Amino acid sequence: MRLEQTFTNFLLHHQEKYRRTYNFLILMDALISAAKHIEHYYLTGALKGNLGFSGDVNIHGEDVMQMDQIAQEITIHYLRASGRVIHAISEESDEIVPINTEDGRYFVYFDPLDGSSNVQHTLPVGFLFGIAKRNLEGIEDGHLRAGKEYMASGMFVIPTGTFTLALKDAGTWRFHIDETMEFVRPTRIIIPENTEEWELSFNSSNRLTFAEKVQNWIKQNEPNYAFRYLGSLAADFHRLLSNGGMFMYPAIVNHPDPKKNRPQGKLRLMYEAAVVAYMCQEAGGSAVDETGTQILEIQPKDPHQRTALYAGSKQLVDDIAKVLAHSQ
Ligand code: FBP
Repeated sequence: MRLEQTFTNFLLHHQEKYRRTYNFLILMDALISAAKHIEHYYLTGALKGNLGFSGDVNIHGEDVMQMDQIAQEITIHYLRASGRVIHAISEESDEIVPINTEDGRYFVYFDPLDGSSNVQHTLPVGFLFGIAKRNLEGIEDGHLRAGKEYMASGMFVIPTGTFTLALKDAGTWRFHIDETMEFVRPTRIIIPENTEEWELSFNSSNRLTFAEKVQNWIKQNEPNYAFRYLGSLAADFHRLLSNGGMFMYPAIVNHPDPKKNRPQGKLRLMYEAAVVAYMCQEAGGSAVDETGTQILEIQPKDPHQRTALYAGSKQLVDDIAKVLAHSQ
C-alpha cells in the first residue's frame, strides 16, 4: 500500500523550514476548498444546466458564463471566510473586491474559471491565482503588485484534479487529487532542457494577424517542435511545464478587421500572464511580453490590464525576446 505525502503536510514543512506563520496555510486551504467546489459544480454542470451563458456581459465586453458567476461566488466566499485577504482582483469583478481591508494579510488576484471556450463542453478550464503580501515593515499603500512582488502563484486544471503551485524561491510543485479528495504527492517541476518533447502552443488561426517578425519566427522554428493547443491557458501551460517549449498569445496587429486588432494582447496581466510567468520562472523558464520585457517586471496600471504572453523554456523565450525587442 503506498500512502502519499499530502499538500497540507508539504506546506507545513515549507512554512516551518522558512519560519513562516500559519496565515498562508489558512489562505491556501481557502483556495483549495474553492477549487474543489468549482470542480464539483463544473463536473455536474451539464446535468444541472449550468454551462450556458448567464446573459450578463463583463468589463471586457465578454458574455459571462453561468459557471463564471458560480466560480466567482464560491471563491469570494472562501477568501472572505479565511479572514486573511485585504482585497481581491478577479476577472469576474469589474471593481477591486474589498474583503478584510483592516486585518487582512494578502492580496489575491484570480481568474476563477479560465478558458471560457471550453466551458460548454466540460473540457479543461483553469482556476488561476496570484498572491502578494501586505507591507509588514512600513505603510501599506495598496498599490497593484507587479508579478515579481508575488509570494506565490498557482493553478488548478479543472476537472483533472491537478494543482500546480509556485512558492517564492522554493520552486514549482505539482499535486494530484487522491481518493480522499486530498491533494498529494508533491512533485517538483523543472521545465525540461531536452528539446525532444518541446512544443509550441498558440491559436494557429490567428497566426496571420501576428506581427510579421513573430510570424517569421514561427515559420523558422515550428518545423522543430510539436504543436499543441487546447484553448485553455491553464491546460496548455500545465502540459507545457512538463514537456517544455513555449506558449504564445501574441499581440494581434494585422487582423483584416482592424477593430479586432489587440496590440496590447488578450490575456490579463495580474491574474493570467503573471500567474503563469511566476510558475514558469520558479520552474527554470521565462516569460516576456510583446516588447521582450519580462512579464514579472511589468508594473500594472490597471487591475484588468492586458498583455501579450510568450512563456516557457528559457532558451526559446530568450530567442523570441531578442526578435521582439529588436525591431521596436
Ligand atoms: P477567458 O478568460 O475569457 O477564458 O480568456 C482566456 C483564454 O481562454 C485562455 O485560457 C486561453 O489561452 C485563450 O483565452 C484562448 O483564446 P482563443 O480562443 O482566442 O485562442
